[in-house]
Amino acid sequence: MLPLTRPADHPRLCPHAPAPAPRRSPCARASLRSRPRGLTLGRARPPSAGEGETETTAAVTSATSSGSVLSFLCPLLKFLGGGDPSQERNDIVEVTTSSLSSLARLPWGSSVSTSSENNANPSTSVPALQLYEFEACPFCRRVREAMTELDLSAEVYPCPKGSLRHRDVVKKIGGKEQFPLLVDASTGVTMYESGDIVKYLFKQYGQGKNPSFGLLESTILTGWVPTLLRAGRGMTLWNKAGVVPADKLELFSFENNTYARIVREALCELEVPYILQNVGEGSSKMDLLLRISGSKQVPYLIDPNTGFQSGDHRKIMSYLFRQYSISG
Ligand SMILES: N[C@@H](CCC(=O)N[C@@H](CS)C(=O)NCC(=O)O)C(=O)O
Repeated sequence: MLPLTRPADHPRLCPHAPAPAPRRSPCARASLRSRPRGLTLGRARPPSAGEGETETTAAVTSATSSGSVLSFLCPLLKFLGGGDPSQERNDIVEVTTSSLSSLARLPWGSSVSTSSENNANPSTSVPALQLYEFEACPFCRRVREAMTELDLSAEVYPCPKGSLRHRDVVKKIGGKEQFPLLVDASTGVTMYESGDIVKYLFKQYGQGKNPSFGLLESTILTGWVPTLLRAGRGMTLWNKAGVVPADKLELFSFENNTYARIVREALCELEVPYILQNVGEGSSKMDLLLRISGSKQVPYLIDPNTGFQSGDHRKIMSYLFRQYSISG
């Protein structure tokens, strides 16, 4: 049974209320509001941590011992790995380490096991699911894998270490900084704990299916491999991040795709929120992707703020770090 409670005494839990004004970092955060608009497939909506009352559930349980291992690994990776993510990278190393990461998670997060009506019209609807996560977190990976398998789209609010805006929202919603955190605006459910989230998603959107074989258990075995192989990419806020897009970017991706992973890492390090359109093999959104991009390849990134669209991970990376850097 899911550890769901109804926190009637928790007035700040409100998936539909507007977000609090973002706290300013010491570096003033620029806004893109005056930039030209491009193609918009999904409308941006503020995070759900405002004042108000709603039917909401919360699972606030402590992290497991594997979480403790991660809390040891994360500072270590922060210290050893990463480097300036905006610098020109060796693409062979990037693609090799990301491919090996995909190999480590081979059976999970690549194809759709059951499609959900939740995504019947992804080009016009804003996803009801909001995921607060960071790319390097194995527990968040488990949830993103489940979302690919369920063909679910979500608003992703990256919460890298050092993040100000989105981590504040998470604390307001659930009372602590623990990731992943899921908000399902269509049911009012808010929950921590990746295993519970995966079970909830399958129960709610899986049309009777159970999580795919080994999905839950495998996180402890190989879920951390991409985190290590990618040397902590997608874990820490880049020190020149800070430009807040007026409208959410839109990324066509599936969890275990080699190139999409590299793009998601960048979005995370820049703390740029985006609409994640999962298009695993068999996805109901494949035709939409084909119409928009002329191909079924992911990643495909659309920035409605500037009109930028590309399916080339290197072009996307250089665009993101140029566009969303406070140094311009
Ligand atoms: N049992 C939890 C563990 C979650 C967990 O330990 N997450 C880590 C990141 S991998 C976390 O929230 N760390 C705190 C932080 O990053 O500030 C789950 O399965 O969701």
